[in-house]
Amino acid sequence: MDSIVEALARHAGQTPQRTALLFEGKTYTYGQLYEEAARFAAGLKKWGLKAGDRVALFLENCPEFVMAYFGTHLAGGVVVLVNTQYRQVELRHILTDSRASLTVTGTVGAAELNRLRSDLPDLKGLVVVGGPGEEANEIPAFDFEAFKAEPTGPVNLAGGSDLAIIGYTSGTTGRSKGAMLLHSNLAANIATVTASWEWTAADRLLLVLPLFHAHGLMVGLHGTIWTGASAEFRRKFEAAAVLESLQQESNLTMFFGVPTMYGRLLEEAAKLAKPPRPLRLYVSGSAPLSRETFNTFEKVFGQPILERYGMTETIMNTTNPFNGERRAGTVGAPFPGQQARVVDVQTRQPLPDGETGEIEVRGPHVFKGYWQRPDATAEAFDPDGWFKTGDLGWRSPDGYYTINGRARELIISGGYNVYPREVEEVLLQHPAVGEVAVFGLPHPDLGEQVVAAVVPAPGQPLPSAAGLAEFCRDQLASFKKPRQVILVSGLPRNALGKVQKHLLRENSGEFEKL
Ligand code: MCA
Ligand code: AMP
Repeated sequence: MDSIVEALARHAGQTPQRTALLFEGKTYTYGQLYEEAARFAAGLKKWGLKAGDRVALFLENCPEFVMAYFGTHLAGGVVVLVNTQYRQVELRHILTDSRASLTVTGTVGAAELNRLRSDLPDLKGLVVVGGPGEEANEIPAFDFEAFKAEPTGPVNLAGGSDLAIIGYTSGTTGRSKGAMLLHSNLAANIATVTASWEWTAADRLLLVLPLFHAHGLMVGLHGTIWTGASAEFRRKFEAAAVLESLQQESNLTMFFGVPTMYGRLLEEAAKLAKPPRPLRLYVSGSAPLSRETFNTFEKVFGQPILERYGMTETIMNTTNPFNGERRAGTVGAPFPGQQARVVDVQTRQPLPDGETGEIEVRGPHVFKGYWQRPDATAEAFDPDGWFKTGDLGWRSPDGYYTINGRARELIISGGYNVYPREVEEVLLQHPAVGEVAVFGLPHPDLGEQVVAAVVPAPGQPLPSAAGLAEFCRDQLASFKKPRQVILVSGLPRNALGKVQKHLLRENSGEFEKL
């Protein structure tokens, strides 16, 4: 099959009565899901969407997300994924850069976008789940249900080398870049992921990851639809509710999460009188899973977590084996049909096993390039088509990869990426901040937390940590706000003037906290 939406169409044709999704007590069969997606596609075409036009999804997990996602693909459109926590800085950038002409959102999202309307000239319409509300909307807004239309004529399924998704990522230099994923990338990756994890139509996934990122969408939802399986999906993760479902719903077979979720499940499970029921498969990714969590989870839940490694640009890269040793602290080996290697960061030559370098990957899963950024695309690939992941790691002689660092500045907090520069740019606008350096420090729940070292601006009152966090929250996703602020008289710099963040990290305990 050439695309995920083709898999949906096929299952809808062959087994229309089969359950595809469950959400808040309602069941959606393959037949219903396809029909709703086709009606959304018809609405898009009636509205004037052309093949290749971008439709942004700025929406939390709900059935309408799935209908709009597949509907956009059925109409030949390209989906732009937008985290619902994003605020002015991220929204302005993503929506202008992608030139999305339509955004599907909720009532709160619609209000946020209307506030930005003068900065978003390309945005011609909003499709609002729950309706546009009473407020006057400057951007033409439609109710989600009313927007749908009756399909006319045969459907032309997008697939293969057509652009499917733009996922924004990597803001190391300036603003984040849109990773262009083709339908063929999505299909090739999910084919090998589902085969490797022995995912079949008999599986039922408990899906609590957000659908606006690769983990929830391109693994959780895609795998479900590809195999004709089912998923019970939720608006958000809550450890106690997940545990209760694991105990009571005997048809659940799989759970996917980020390490923070596994840590919280363990905390919650400690309160139970009897151990939770083991599922067929628990998968962790998006951030490093500690050995401690891996070991404790196996003891308590009776299953070793399967850890895998992915990226928005490449979807899933490597996996621990489904059958065979799941080795704590490692991310396993490349999925069949995909390649990985470790190269010297300077010479770019492959390194022998055991030596740390940058991990590179190659294969049908690797994205086409960055949206309208040929310079960044050229920089990201070597001449033989290897993609430079920016992750540091090594390979064991028996083929297991271990990630032990990052070649780029990146903080991963609870599975969400935070690029220090973006936070620094916002904090520098605060009148009381003279200079600032943002970096990550270990955090027991989130893995890493955002920390800001601030040099106060002369002649200004000292800022407060809460004030700085609030200042960030106004403009950026709230998970990017500093959780700790330390006060420094100057930033340590090397001879070239570059801030030596490792010194701040190592000595952070010695500085005064705001
Ligand atoms: C929420 N908050 C956070 C985070 N999440 N702060 C730091 N880091 C976080 N990750 C803050 C909110 O801003 C809010 O702050 C407060 O916590 C409560 O918000 P709430 O939504 O209730 O938080 P939560 O439910 O406890 O969320 C924790 C979470 C969530 C469930 C772990 O972060 C999450 O769903 N993470 C998964 C991310 C993910 O899917 N990543 C995959 C990327 P305030 O009260 O101040 O507003 S794809 C990827 O990485 C690749 C492809 C891969 O390999 O998978
Ligand atoms: P994103 O840009 O959100 O797609 O995040 C991708 C990054 O998450 C990768 O480049 C890694 O740094 C990190 N990541 C994903 N899975 C793992 C894992 N299992 N262990 C360590 N880091 C991971």
